[in-house]
Amino acid sequence: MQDFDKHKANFFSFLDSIKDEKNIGIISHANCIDGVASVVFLTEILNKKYSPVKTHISFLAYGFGALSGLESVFYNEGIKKVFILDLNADIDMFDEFEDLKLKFDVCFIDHHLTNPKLKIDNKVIKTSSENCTALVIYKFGEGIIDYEKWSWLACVSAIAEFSYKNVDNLKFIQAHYPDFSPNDPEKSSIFKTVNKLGSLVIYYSKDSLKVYEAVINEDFGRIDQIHEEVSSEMERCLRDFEENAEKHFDGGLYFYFFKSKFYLGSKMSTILSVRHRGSTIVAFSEISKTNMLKMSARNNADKLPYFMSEMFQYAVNGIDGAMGAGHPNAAGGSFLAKDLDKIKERIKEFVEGKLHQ
Ligand SMILES: [Mn+2]
Repeated sequence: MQDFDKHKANFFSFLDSIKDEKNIGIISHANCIDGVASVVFLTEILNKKYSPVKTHISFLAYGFGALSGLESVFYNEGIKKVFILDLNADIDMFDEFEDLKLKFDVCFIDHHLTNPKLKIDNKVIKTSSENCTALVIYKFGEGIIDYEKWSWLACVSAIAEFSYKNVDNLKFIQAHYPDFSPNDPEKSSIFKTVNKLGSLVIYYSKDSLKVYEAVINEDFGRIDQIHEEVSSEMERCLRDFEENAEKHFDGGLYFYFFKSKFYLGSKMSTILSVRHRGSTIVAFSEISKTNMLKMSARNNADKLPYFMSEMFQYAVNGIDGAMGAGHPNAAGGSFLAKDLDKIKERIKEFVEGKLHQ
């Protein structure tokens, strides 16, 4: 990894700076295997280095006020040092993020696209998109983290985040799971575990702390049970997609609106982008008890025709209460339900523009 040694040195100098703290804030990406695994690895490093260390863990989804809402919690708990992990805080929550950095000492570790306005200093560890945050922290923890116990989780995160597109990360995965192939990830033995954790994240979509607890306690019996329930609902929606999705540009773009008791959009769009390789899949779903919709986009083409993150940024631009961000081949967002048609038009406009370039 480019800059790995520099990043590692910065990470440990921040870690040294927290040795007298009584309580550490950890903020990570909600509803995300990488976000959960990042916290597992970070807390293990903290516990081995400063046992016992108290932490306040929050999993955040993108949304206005998510970061600033934590300020009073941190003040009340006497927290001065904060880690922000795997969260595109510099793009989606830039002002709140900058504000938080003025009030607390923040170490930021992330692999999403970088906001050009972000000031890079030694507390900002930005890696390329294909070096997922959990894997980066796992590697920082060499000699500290119990590698025998946790290599499976590092591999699961790397697979869930497509980090195997990087050749070193692919070698890392294959060293543990020789049957893993980037051309057919689903055939490998470890993929079952990727699926199970995916189900767990979906099942506890409102409370990623429960995912963290199940993983850290290695509660595989419960995880299996949850996986069964979530996968049968997923199968129902996947069948429904084939019958009811809206197809545009000869199958270059699919819109799919669905209702489910679980938030399946992100995982479902990933599965569909593999089944319909080369197509852009956009899944829309309700957010319970709100007037908002979520959207997830994926495209798994070998050569991406355009970035999903740019497509969503174009789609939400200037629309009140709408946001969208992510990676080149995977992005997410939310907007007011009344704007669904407007958002779809914008996406079509964006895709059409790219087709004629
Ligand atoms: Mn990630």
